[in-house]
Parts: sequence; C-alpha cells; structure tokens
Amino acid sequence: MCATCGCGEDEARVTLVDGADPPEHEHPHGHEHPHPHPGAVLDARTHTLELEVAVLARNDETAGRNRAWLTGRGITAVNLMSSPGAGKTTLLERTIRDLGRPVSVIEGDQETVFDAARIRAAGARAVQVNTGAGCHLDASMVERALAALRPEPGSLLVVENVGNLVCPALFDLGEARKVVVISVTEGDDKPLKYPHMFAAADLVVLNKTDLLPYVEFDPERLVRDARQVNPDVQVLPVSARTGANVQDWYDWLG
Ligand SMILES: Nc1nc2c(ncn2[C@@H]2O[C@H](COP(=O)(O)OP(=O)(O)OP(=O)(O)O)[C@@H](O)[C@H]2O)c(=O)[nH]1
Ligand SMILES: [Zn+2]
Ligand SMILES: [Zn+2]
Ligand SMILES: [Zn+2]
Repeated sequence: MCATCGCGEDEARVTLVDGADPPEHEHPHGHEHPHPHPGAVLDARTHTLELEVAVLARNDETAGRNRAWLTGRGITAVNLMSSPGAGKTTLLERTIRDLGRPVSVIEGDQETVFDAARIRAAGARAVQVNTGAGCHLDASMVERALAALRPEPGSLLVVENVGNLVCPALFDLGEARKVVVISVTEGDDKPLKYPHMFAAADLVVLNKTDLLPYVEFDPERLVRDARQVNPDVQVLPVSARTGANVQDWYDWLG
C-alpha cells in the first residue's frame, strides 16, 4: 500500500489477457498492513513517516529482484505514467503495430480489463493488474504480473501504470526507464504542479499535439517547466492519434 494516500494493494488482481481463453489468477496474500489512526497528530505523523519508509524499502527490495530478473533475460522495461486519459494505451497500440519487435505489456488500472484487451487486439501479449482502490502499481504487483506474462527474452516490456500523476513516481517497479505522457488538453502547468513525476522521468512524451490548434497550451512553457524540475529531460511532441512524430518515440525506445 501507499502510506502517502492510504490506498491498498490487498485486492490487486492479475489477469492474463491472452487470446480467447484468459485464465484468471488470484494471488491474495495474508499479511496485515499497519495503518495510522487519527489521534495525537504528531504521533500519527511519525507513524505515517515510519510506515512510508518501511513500505518503500520493501518495495525497493522487490523492485531489485524484478530488475535482476528482467536484465538477466535482456528485457528492457519501460514504465509509462500519466494522468488518466493522456493517451498511454493509444500510443502503445500504435507502437505495437509499428515497432516490428516483440512487445509485452503489463496494464495497470483500478478495474476492468479494457486496456489489456486493446493491447491484445493490437497484437501483443498483455496482463492486466487491477488495483482495486489502489492508485499506482508497486513492485510486488509487477512481480506477480511477470510470473503470469512470462515476457520473452530480448523483448520490450511496457508497464502502463494507473492513470495518476502523483504516487506512481514514488514506486520503483524494477524498470529500466520511466516515461511521463502529458497531453495538450491537460494544461501546460503540470510539471510544476506535479514535480515529483517530472523529476523522476527519463522522457516526457507530449501527446495529442493534433489538438494544439484548438486548446490553449504553450509547448515552450511545458519544456521550460519540465527542465526546471529535471534539467536534462527530453520532451518528445507526438500525436498517438495521427502518428505525427511517433518515429522519435520508436527511436528513443531503441
Ligand atoms: N486527438 C487525440 N486524441 C487522443 C490521442 N491519443 C489518445 N487520444 C484519445 O484520448 C482518449 C484517452 O486515450 P487512452 O489511450 O485510453 O488514454 P490512457 O492514458 O491509456 O487512459 P487511462 O488508461 O484511462 O489512464 C481516447 O479517446 C483516445 O482516442 C491523440 O494523440 N490525439
Ligand atoms: Zn497512494
Ligand atoms: Zn490506458
Ligand atoms: Zn498510489
């Protein structure tokens, strides 16, 4: 769970969406998560901070195992993060169709297997992780998803995180690189409002540029503010809908 916002991992469900017969796997775990209670404010704060450190330490341990597993098989893992609806799945569908190399996908959403079904229809293997009340993926969810997905050695693995610009930035999943997708309909002020996400990113993809004529969005401000929190970060403007500039994204993926 995420101690910052109190979301839980306990009801996370992993579903392999793979052809006509998607097997359902349940991997509940029995241990209890401590949680802070309202009461003496100072005590609660100390408690929350200790809990957060413990949660993140446990997460980082699992992320290290994921990273070793992935690199041992020559699998490049990319963690795709954004607000809900920025266009992560649309960009992935196009990427799978265009890239010409095996891609497998771990889809994170609170509910439904919609996105994994879209990825599957685009021609890639996909596993859906439903986080229930949780607002981000953590390393243990990815560990379980990898066991179901079994991505092939040398492939590209993309993790589509739960749409949320806040706590996904805190959780190392064992990925090689983190990407933030921001769309022009969200406003150009996001890097300074959600600095942790932009600071953590290896790349910012600016999506829905086909809509620039219709919205107030200053791409230069986006670049300037993203670099204020992350001085060397690269910003790639694309349209997942029309395919404009997506070649730059494919080149970056390698
Ligand atoms: N005009 C335009 N629309 C886009 C573009 N990319 C995605 N969309 C639309 O934006 C909406 C959301 O796209 P998704 O790909 O589902 O977004 P997402 O980030 O995967 O959403 P969540 O998984 O819910 O967080 C859909 O209606 C897409 O068709 C784009 O480049 N241009
Ligand atoms: Zn949280
Ligand atoms: Zn999606
Ligand atoms: Zn969260």
